[in-house]
This record gives sequence, C-alpha cells and structure tokens, in this order.
Amino acid sequence: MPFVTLDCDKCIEERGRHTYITDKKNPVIPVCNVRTVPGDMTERGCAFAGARGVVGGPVKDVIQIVHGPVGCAYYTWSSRRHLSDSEFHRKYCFSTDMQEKDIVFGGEKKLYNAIIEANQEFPEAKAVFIYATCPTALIGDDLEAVAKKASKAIGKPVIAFNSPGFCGVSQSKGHHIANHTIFEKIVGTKELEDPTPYDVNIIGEYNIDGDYWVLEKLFTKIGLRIITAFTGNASYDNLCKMHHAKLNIVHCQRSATYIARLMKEKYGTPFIRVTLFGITETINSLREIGEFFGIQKKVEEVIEEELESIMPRLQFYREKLRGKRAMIYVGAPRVWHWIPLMRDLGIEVVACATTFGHEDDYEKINARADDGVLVIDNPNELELEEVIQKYKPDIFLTGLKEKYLAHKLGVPSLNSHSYENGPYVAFEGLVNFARDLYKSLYAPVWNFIGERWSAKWQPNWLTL
Ligand code: CFM
Repeated sequence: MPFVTLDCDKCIEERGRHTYITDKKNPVIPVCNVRTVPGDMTERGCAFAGARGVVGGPVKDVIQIVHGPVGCAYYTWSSRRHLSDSEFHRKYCFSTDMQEKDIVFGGEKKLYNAIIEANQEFPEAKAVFIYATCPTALIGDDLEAVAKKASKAIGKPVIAFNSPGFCGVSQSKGHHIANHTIFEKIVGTKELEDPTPYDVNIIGEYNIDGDYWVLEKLFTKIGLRIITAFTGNASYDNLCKMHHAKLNIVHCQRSATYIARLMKEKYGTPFIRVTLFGITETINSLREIGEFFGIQKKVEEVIEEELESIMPRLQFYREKLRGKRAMIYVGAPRVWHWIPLMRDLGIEVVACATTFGHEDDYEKINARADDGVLVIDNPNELELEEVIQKYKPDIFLTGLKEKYLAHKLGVPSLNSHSYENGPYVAFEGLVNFARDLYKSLYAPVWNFIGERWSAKWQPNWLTL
C-alpha cells in the first residue's frame, strides 16, 4: 500500500492519506488542496498572500495598496526577490493601516483617501491595485465600489482583488482569484501597436532573483518577442496587450494555468506547459517551442551555444554533487520542475513535499520521480523532522522557515523559494544553482558537528 502514516501522525489519522511512496505500477494521488485538519500545524500561507505576494505583487508600475491592518502589508517590503527595473516597486509599501475604529465604522473612506493620496505622491504609477484582507472582507467593505469611484477621481484604472485570507485553503486560491481579476479587468484593454508572428507571453514567471531576465535573453536569442511575463517585472500596459500573443508559454503551472486557459477560451491563444529548469527539460521545452514556430534550426543553434558556455563550468560541481541525496519541500511546481534538474546533476531525490499541490502536481511528481520516494502533501514541522531523520538527505531544498529545522538536525539547506544567489532558471541559472548546492553542502561549518547520522550523534539542541 503506497500510503504511509508517519509515527508523529498517530494522533491525526487523516494525515495518512496525505503521505505516500511513489510507485509507478501502483500510483496514487494523496488527499490534497483541502482544508487543514484542526490541530495540524500547517505551514501554508493564506489566499491574500497568493494574490498579493505572488501574482499581483510583481507588477512593477502600479501602486499596490493592502486594505487591512498594517501587519498584512508586512511582507510587501523587500521580502520577496521578484526584482523589477522600476523605481518604487519594492521601495514603498502601501497599506490603509486599519485600526479598531475603522473596523467598527467601516474602512471604505479610508481606502478611498489612501488611493487619492498614494496617487498624488506617485503620479508616475500607471494604475492602483487594492487588496482585501480578512478583516476588511469580514466587515463588508465594498472594494469594487471604492475602485470605481476612485478610478473616476484619479483618471486611472483601480483594480480590486477580492481575495481575503480566509477565502481558500491555501495561497493557491489567491493565485486563482488574481488570475481571474487580471484577465477580466486588464487583459484586452489595450492594443499592441507592432504585432509580430513571434510574440509570446511567459505565464507563471515571477522574476525571482532575476529569472525572468535570463529567460528574456534566451527567448530573444531564439527569435521570439515577449509581450509580457505574467507577472514578473510586468508593466500594467503590457498586461493589457497580452492577448496579442501567438503562444502562451506556461512555466509555473500551479499559479497561472488559469489565465492561459481563460485566454485560450476567449482569444483562442494556444498554450504549452514547460519546465525551464535544468538541462534536459529546458532543451525539451525549447524544442517544443521551436516546433510550434518552425524555428527548430535556430533553437538547436542556441542550445548548442548555451551548452558550450555552461558545461565547462558545470563539470566541477557535477563531480562534487554526484551521488548526493536530496529532499525538496516547496509550494508545488518546483518539486516536479526540479526532480529532472537534480538528475542532471547526479543527485537523487529521496523525499519531497508540497505546501499546496493539487492533483495535477502529484501526477507530475509521480511521472518524474523514481520509485520509492516519500511524498507529503501540506506537511507540518514534526513530519518534516521525522522524514529528515528517516531518509537522511544530504541536503534539504526548502524555504527560510524550514531551513533552521534542517540545520538543527545537521542538514544543509538551499533557499528554494527566493534563492541563495540566483537566477536559477535555464542554462545560465543552472550553474548558479549547482554552485549554491555545492557551497551549502561543502560549507566548512558542517565539519564541526561530527559524523551526521551516526548512531551516537544527536543534534545539540536535544541535549540542551
Ligand atoms: Fe509557482 Fe512560484 Fe511555485 Fe508559487 Fe510560491 Fe514561489 Fe513556490 Mo515560494 S508561483 S507555485 S506560490 S513556482 S513563492 S515563485 S517558490 S511556494 S513552488
């Protein structure tokens, strides 16, 4: 039976349906994208975070106002590395800073005034995005009405994102809502002046630590023109024009397939799903794109050029990384994006987990992972700890919260959400990726803790 119940889950039986071992002959899909069982300390984010932090946030030339207590706006300030070339994009953080009085008497006026004031301070902004949060949605503030009125007053689009934290089981719901909001209110509102037969959008690319700039270079080299990324370093105007693309190239297929589907329905824009991490999958994806546009020859030339440039640099790291065992825990797509990348580097993935994967994410994990890999849906800290101890990975690819858990257990980590020193995407990015894995695995600090996983060795904190 591929489902397993971890020792720490004996008291939360339901968790047994979220944890399984991959088996190609008998593949299973765990219970996923469901509400977390009370008592289970989930690591998930909220639906507001999915709309504000992931999809809406990277748009570079709009004022982004969080309508809620200032705490909800905390993570807007330089905390995610979706870089942009705009001046005020990450330097400023806008919030209505809702107080008790506003909760009692309503916050619509405050929001309206905030839009007017922010627009006066930053007249260069092309539009204003406003985001509902749990408290302002619960008291019934009508963001749509405020947006309409304020838009008239400032003469610019004001777009309301109605994705309060409680409206879904994870941040994934916020991706969904933000896709629909941008599609319904922004896409198709401006025309592209100079269309070409090679216009594309990169959907589900958020310019984490400069990833988008690597892809922009790569796609320009093969002869394509990117109208916009959705939404890394995106400008408001380019989002308006994205319906002119001849093809949507979908990278993060969890957070953004929604808009690709909507565009296919309304504008007939075809889309393809790609993985642009690692050598094998980047080559496969580029070839598929090349075939679509009939530019196979150019694509092969660029692949050859890129490989020539990276292989000598990659060689050293591949030797150092070969035979290592990894555990990956991220949102969802990067698990199945990175399994083939790890294979390219000679690393074996022994366990993985996703925060908010849906069925299709687990299908992709099952298709790409070897047999015998432990997979957890929406893990909690105790589960991660148990799996690290049982599966003994050499490195844990994960986020900032979990890295300390790994370090306390003597396991090095790699920041897999916002990266150590990216970009990590495509050919150029892979060299950085391999270098950072190497740096983490071979950091001299690990010499001080003695033999990891020896029978006698215990993490220090257990004996404190
Ligand atoms: Fe898509 Fe992303 Fe991810 Fe994601 Fe995320 Fe992310 Fe992620 Mo962190 S959009 S689903 S909500 S690839 S922020 S850039 S790394 S959990 S696997």
